[in-house]
This record gives sequence, structure tokens and C-alpha cells, in this order.
Amino acid sequence: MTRILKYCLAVAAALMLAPICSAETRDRAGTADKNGSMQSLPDGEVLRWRGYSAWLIDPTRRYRHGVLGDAIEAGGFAVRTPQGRVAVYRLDSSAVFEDRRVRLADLDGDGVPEAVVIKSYLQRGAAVAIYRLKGDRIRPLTEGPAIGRANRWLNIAGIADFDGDGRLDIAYVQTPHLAGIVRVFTLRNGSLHEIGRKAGYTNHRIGSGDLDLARVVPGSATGARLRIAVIGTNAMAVLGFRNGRIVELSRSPN
Ligand SMILES: [Ca+2]
Ligand SMILES: [Ca+2]
Repeated sequence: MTRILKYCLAVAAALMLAPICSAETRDRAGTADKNGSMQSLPDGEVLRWRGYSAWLIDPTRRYRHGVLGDAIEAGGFAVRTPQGRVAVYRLDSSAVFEDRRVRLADLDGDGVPEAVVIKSYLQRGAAVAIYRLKGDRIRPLTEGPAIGRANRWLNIAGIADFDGDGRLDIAYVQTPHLAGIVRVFTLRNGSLHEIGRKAGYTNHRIGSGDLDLARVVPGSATGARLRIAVIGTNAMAVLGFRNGRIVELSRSPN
């Protein structure tokens, strides 16, 4: 038993209270069970940002889509703070997280990461959902537009400053197995605003668990670039912003 745990138990016993040093916090829906356990998504990943880490939980089969290789999606996610506390957020039955990871990025520059996840509504398809960490709790901040139909998905391609204005943006591919529309959004005043789109690219093969067929290429003074597959070909393209629009800067092979 660690010294910290001994201390917690001693304090709890002394105060005749439940242990106050529990690592778990609880959201509105109630979260972890009494032992604080959570079931992770079988093919989920843990992503980290500075002292934070995040992962998907609550495997569910309530959305019969399966473009990521199985029909098991996540019903919630957890974030561990640098202080070791774990906050949990759970969706209601109208949606799932159709994703393998929770991306952490400080979109508003306040020093605390936001959580960015692909959320799929059972009736309206996928949207980008952003959550804010507030103390030990997770609160919904905003969402992008849902595609509008069930079984229509999007795949996040990268989070970087694509238009060079100094603020992070979110790039995703809407329907990467169909039209393959690259859309770039930025967070402004608590809402997502679209700053560019361009059709004809993909960052996912249907049925694959690999979400990373696109890569952010950092380092340009005019903004980060996106290296991404051209849909229906074996070519890779590099996309970037020019004069406020997304353009294809290069392609190989031509
Ligand atoms: Ca932030
Ligand atoms: Ca930007």
C-alpha cells in the first residue's frame, strides 16, 4: 500500500467520510462503478498532451456501421489530468464515438487541452465534437455539423494551424469512402467555423482500423500542410492554404 493511499484511508476514517482522495470524478450521468473501473475500447488508443492522457471507454454495439473494422464503438471517454484525477464523459443512447482515440489539443490557447472526438449520431451520422475540461469534469463545448444521414462518417486528418493565423484548426475528411471532402474548421468564440473545403481526397480505407492515411506536414510560414491520398488513385497530394482557400500544392505521382 502506498504512503499516499494509507494517508487517504487514514483521513477518510478520521472524518467518517467516503475516501476523499479517490482518483475518480463523476459526470452528470454517473460514471465509473464503485471500484472506479472503466472498460476501454478494445482497439482504442491512449493519447497524451503534456501531463494529460485520454482514451475511449464503454464499448457498445448500438450503432451498426463498422467502417473501422468492427461494429464496436465507444459510449464515452476518460481524461486523466496531470494531478492524476480521471474525469469521465458518457454519451446518451442517441450517439456513439466512432473513433479509436481522443485527441487532446489546446484549441483556445488557455493552457488546458480540449478533447476532440468523432461523434456519430445513430440517425444523423458523424460530427466533430469538442469537449472542455473544467476542473475535474468534462463539458461539451461545441460540435461541427453532422453529415445528416446514418452510416455516414468523417475521419479527422489533423489538428494544426493550417491557415497560418496562429490558431489551431481541425482538418477532417467527410465521407472518405465516397466524395472525400476535406473540410477545415477553426474554434472561434466557442463555436466551430469552416475556413476551407476541397473534395477528392481520402484518409481511410473502409473496414480498416488505420485512421492515419493523412499526415500533417508542419513548418510552413503560411500554415501547416496536409499530405493526403487522392481518392480513387494511388497518388498522394499536399494540400495547403493560399489566399484563404485550400489548394493542392503538389501531387506524386502526377
Ligand atoms: Ca484550451
Ligand atoms: Ca488557424
